[in-house]
Amino acid sequence: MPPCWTLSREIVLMYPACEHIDMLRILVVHGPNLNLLGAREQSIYGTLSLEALDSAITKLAKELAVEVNQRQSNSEGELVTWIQEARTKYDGIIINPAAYTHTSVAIRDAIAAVGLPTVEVHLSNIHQREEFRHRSYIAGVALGQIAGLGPTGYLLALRGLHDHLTTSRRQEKRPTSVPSRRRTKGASPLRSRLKDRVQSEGSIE
Ligand code: CA2
Repeated sequence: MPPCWTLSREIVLMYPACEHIDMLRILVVHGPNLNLLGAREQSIYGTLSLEALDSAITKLAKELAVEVNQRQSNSEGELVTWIQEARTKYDGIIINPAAYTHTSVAIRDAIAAVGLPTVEVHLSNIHQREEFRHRSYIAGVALGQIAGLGPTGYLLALRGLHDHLTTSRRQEKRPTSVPSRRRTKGASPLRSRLKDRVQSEGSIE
């Protein structure tokens, strides 16, 4: 990995290869009963175990140079606590809230409160199943929802969240085209428009 150039204590020249210094961190949260994956209900949820699914996520995360941590809990309170703690430790969340998708205002509120971009994933297509699975309390506060693609859904979520986070980081870093304090007085488009209106109408109400 090539080093970044440091010109002085204040000025550090960064180029793409240096982005590893600030690695993206993503938390993957699995909800209740997902620890049973691969062991039961294979016709709905497939044959892959949760361990194998987590290994596939870790493998892709390495390729994308993302730091990833996976957690599973059967307890709503624990899921809420992990989401809250993620605020200072992670850049984004991938969550399969499992049955809590359809019941939990607490998980929805936690996601909204931390404000981290969150992707909701479901192994099965919840919209094709029983009526009670069609409603998601999470979707309204999520960046997006992926359902029905099995384990691949998690990998797509990781790629999508990675794209979203790298794009927003680049936009945050990009300097504005003309720094406002270097503009000559009266040169901004808004000022010119105001000046025109003052000249044509005499005053601005
Ligand atoms: O399709 C999904 O990923 C779900 O989130 C899975 C939940 C279900 O309540 C949601 O409606 C849709 C259920 C997870 C239970 O997983 C099991 C896995 C193997 C055996 C039994 C349950």
